[in-house]
Amino acid sequence: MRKKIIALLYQYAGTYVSGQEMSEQLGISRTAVWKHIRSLQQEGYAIETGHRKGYRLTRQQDELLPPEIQEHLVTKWLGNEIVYHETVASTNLWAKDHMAELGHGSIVVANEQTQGRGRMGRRWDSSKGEGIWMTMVLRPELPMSEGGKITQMAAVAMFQAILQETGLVANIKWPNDLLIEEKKICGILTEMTGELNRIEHLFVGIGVNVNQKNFPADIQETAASLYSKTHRQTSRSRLVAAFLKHFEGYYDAYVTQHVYDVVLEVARAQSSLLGKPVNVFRGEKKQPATAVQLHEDGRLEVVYSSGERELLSGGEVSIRAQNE
Ligand code: BTX
Repeated sequence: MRKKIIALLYQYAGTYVSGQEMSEQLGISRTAVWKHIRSLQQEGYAIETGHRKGYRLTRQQDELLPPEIQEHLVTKWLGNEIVYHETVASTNLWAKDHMAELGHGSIVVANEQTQGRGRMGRRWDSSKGEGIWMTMVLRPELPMSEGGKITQMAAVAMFQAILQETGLVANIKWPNDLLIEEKKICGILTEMTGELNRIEHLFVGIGVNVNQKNFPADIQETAASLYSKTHRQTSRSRLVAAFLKHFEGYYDAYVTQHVYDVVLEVARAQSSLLGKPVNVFRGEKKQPATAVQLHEDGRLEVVYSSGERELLSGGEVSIRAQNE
């Protein structure tokens, strides 16, 4: 019924539809219509109530509200619980603060983040209504060393979702970014709690620039949105649902059958670094190297000019192509 009400309001968007008309079209009483409208308003739907006029949806742009994501969702367990915030400091922080209440597969999404975070304390710009700012809460029975694999799965799942929804082919920049024409459109921040041999909670934070037309000055040269590449709006709720479907498939295949080759194949094929000269940064220290292989455990193998090889884990280093 909720979906039908939303669909009806969308159909009339901008104009009022009377309670009487809704009740006739939906086959429920006017009081029942009113109750549904009230609960939708509480969820954040901008529905205006006009005296003797009925109801009207005042914003028609794409929303990230749970019913809209659920409308497109075809997963078995991932996203069964979706927590929505109109504004939150950071979905990762919120999920960590509320981990006791969040089951395996819960999703926390926000329309805006005021303190969106990147890796190593960096800032993540999360403007209102224009991107996907979300955290997946997982409780895999895996050792912490497997965390990198899950980040890689998320990057590949988002690569597939973007391809499916927009036709854009992104590159995956190890360990946690998606780029289009060398500009960052998506960043992933994976955090975890637990012990070395067992992850307790995994928080996979994902930020995607979807419909931004402009960025703050400090990132305008390096960031892009799907809109800036396609010149059309992409539905955030469809993109989230597509992402969750791909991710669930990869996750289940890995956890139940140890199948990981598809993820690895895509991560290698779409890598923006493999075979390229790169700079490896540890804090201020910069070492030139060549990125030679992406390993199954999510580590990147580099060869320094001395011939020395190293397997890098995402947490400790930053890496940039030498021409960046
Ligand atoms: P990162 O540390 O790899 O990238 C952060 C860097 O990217 C910043 O220093 C800045 O230069 C640049 N940047 C900041 N905002 C943007 C943006 N919107 N688009 C492109 N470039 C940007 C990447 O970290 C991981 C980001 C994860 C974000 C998600 S959103 C949901 C969840 N909650 C949360 O607080 N973080 C995650």
